[in-house]
Amino acid sequence: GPHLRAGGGRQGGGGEGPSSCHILPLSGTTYLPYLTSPGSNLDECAEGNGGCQQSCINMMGSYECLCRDGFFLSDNQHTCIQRPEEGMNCMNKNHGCAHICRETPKGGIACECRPGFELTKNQRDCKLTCNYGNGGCQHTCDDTEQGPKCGCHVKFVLHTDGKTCIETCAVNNGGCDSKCHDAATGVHCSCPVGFMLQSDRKTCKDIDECRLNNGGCDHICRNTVGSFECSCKKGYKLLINERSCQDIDECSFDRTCDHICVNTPGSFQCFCHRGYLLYGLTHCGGEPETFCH
Ligand SMILES: [Ca+2]
Ligand SMILES: [Ca+2]
Repeated sequence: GPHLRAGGGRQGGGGEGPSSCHILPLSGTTYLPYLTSPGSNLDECAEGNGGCQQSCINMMGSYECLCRDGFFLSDNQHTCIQRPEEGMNCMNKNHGCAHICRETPKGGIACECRPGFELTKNQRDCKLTCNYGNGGCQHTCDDTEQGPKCGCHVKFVLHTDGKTCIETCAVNNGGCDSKCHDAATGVHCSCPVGFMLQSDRKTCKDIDECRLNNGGCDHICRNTVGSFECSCKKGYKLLINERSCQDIDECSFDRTCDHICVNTPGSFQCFCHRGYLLYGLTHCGGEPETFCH
């Protein structure tokens, strides 16, 4: 038949009472109690397949583990070992080793992996471990059943690629001069109005508004940190829009000139009535003869 029979159960022999209990070592670290009770027919296979790796056959007072074709039962009577294939050697392209194939002294082959890799359960494939290139992790690496698991130092977060660690705003404001937002790709810095984010994507620099179109100022533009100011030349006033300059009508003020006032763009001029002379810019006095008594 297709099954290889091998001994199992019945260790300890007869003669013990029906209540005596034995512990049978099974594969790995699993131990299951079973009763040697010649009269009873406890189905040992019902629980955990009797600890058999492949097939379990229940028998009166005992049970047997069986292995499929191409396997034989190991000394522990529960696990199955693959038979070395006849004539299999590493020259045969079907050896299936992912990394390195070695021929064993008994005939047959054994797969090995390059440093930093581990043989998987199928004994052919190799899986990456943290010992190779830190498992591809930028910060920390832990070996797990599924392969290397990356982690990050405190206050960094793992990128969605599962390998690199990205800054968060929680550390040093993410390196941002001003505002910091956590984004999927790391931190995203931004600047307040009047400042521009520099090519380093972190630093904010004042915008010199005056460089473009004189900041929209009619006359004088003065750059300030975070803003700018318009001002006007002497004789002009800044309008409420803080950009435009308008001539001051000095003649609209009381007593700008003693006699006659003429407004000019950016200034004004005083004149005196006939028979008077202008003193300074604004005063009118009597004719010089009048004073020269
Ligand atoms: Ca500015
Ligand atoms: Ca004026």
